[in-house]
Amino acid sequence: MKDQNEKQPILEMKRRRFLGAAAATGAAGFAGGMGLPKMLGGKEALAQSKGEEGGLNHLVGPGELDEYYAFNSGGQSGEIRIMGLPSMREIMRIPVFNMCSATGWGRTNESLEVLNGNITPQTAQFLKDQNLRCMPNGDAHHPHMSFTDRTYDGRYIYINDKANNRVARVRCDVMKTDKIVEIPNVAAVHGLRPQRYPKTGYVFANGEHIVPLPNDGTVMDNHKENFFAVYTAVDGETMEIAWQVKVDGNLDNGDADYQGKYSFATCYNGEQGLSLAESSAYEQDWVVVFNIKRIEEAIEKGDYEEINGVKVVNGRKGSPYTRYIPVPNSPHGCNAAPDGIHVMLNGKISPTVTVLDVRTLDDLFDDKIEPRDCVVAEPQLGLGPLHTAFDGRGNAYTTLFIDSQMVKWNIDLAKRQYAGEDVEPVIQKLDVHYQPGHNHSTMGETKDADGKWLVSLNKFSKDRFLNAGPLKPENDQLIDISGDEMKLVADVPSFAEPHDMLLVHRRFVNPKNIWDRDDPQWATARKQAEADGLDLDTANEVIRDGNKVRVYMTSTAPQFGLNNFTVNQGDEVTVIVSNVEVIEDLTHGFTLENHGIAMEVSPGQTASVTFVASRPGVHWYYCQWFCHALHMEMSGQMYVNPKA
Ligand code: RUQ
Ligand code: CUA
Repeated sequence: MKDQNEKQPILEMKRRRFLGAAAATGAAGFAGGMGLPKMLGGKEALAQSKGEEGGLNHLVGPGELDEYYAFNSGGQSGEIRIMGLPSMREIMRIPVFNMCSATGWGRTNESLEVLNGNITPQTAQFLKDQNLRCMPNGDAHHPHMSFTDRTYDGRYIYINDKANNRVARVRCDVMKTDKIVEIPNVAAVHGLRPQRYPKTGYVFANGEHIVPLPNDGTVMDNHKENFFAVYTAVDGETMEIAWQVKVDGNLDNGDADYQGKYSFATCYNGEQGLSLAESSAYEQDWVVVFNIKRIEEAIEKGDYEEINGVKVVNGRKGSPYTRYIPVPNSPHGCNAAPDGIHVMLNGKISPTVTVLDVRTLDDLFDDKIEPRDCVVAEPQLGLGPLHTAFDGRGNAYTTLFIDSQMVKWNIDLAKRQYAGEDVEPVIQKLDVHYQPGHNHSTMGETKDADGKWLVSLNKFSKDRFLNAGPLKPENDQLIDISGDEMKLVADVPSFAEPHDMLLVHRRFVNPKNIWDRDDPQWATARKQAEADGLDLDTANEVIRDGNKVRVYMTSTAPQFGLNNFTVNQGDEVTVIVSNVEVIEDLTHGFTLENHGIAMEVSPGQTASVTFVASRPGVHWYYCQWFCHALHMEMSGQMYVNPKA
């Protein structure tokens, strides 16, 4: 039978030709590549081997720990994945906007409290109408960590949901989502960035699609006048909405400066179009610059309208709160450099990246200079620049979607070229496989950018992996940027569809090993137990309260505190399970057969779930996390008496 993977040698050849100069240099010292795993092509193996050129070693042996945490967005999977870098091993998943069969996220009372904790009345009504407990999906794009003084502080990760206009926060001490806020007055919350200085602060979120304001059916025509994109500042501490700014055009990606004064959002739809033809008519769109202090003053002095309970400032062209700087052509990514000075606007349809100098912005807002005077470089890089990352040594790395390349270029040379000098800012182009979207470098969006690793998040993998059917994985490629030349060292497939990857040195991240028993995540269950005169740590008890039944039980390997309990058909039953183990990694679960219920109960954790006992009979529950030699025996029965 013909093996469809036979074609791989040919690809190998093609890839070698792509690699060009970097691979050729590596070929000189073949012995250096010995002992490397077969997954790497010979040339790549050479390129990544330690020695001759002092490249980094990305291999992390059994029992060894990675140097960096990678927080990978799950795209339309709605989650965040924690990986180790450089090994690129997936370590854990954090359910955020999705529903999770393993942990019960989207089904447990604790997760529903987070998912529905701050939604609009319109969404609450919608969920009721649809018989949904929560929004079942999400489209997570941009994970970013909270900052203190321009670097990560290990407190939180924020992420957007483009599909249902939400911003979520993950607590890094337990790696669980603890707050989600739905943003009113916007459509498609896309770009998301936390304030860097003095700390986060605000989390800025871009509404990408223009919609009527308010979007309640009263106005639906004349979109050029009546439809708006709205910029939102979420308070990163309270996860409440601080204020919004209505703008001209739309809002795609964004970033904040290193000074705490300005934030930025790219616009690719200056035309305010509703179709492809309409929205790509202009040769130039723009970046909107937001003056944070002036917006705060506007809120203070009452220069806003209140729409759906949110203060909305008018930041359209001509307002004192914003400036619009023309950028070719339909810019996408927006990335502030770790030098604290430069902001890159990635041209997408234009082969250029437009570089702003933030030191010019005070004059721009004082109308002393023209918008384009803030541009200090605009290098031609190649086709389809989408996002730019940094090494902290003055170099930038831009993804070229159409060319399927990563281009390394020097910021200073680009500025000199723009000023008229005859210099070439492009240092190297590396083929990636294929069509890269985001890239991210280690610590690259902080003042501690260390220039060691770069990940290229490629939208297509085509033939890079065993064929798994028509739906192909994405390909996250690890690139060593520590030397003069970029070196591709690994291909890692990923499921639908990482947009951005946050790369944080492990010194900033320090999660707990077991939960504190009094963690706020299950404060509601604790309060209920107290009202029932019980202590969650010891209660193994069934409380009847009319047709409401609360079943409290502990779990310690290999036993639930209750071997069985009895309810009546039609009762509303809440099962509250507390894992009172104090041993690391001794996670239990609670799965109730025939009821679509499974929940994670990690060491020290309490989890609860509510359902109507509508099926008479005997239903087993069991622990679904293999916890003990007698794990199979960790079970019990729910008796549901039929209605008399
Ligand atoms: S976007 S591929 Cu959702 Cu960040 Cu640029
Ligand atoms: Cu407890 Cu398995």
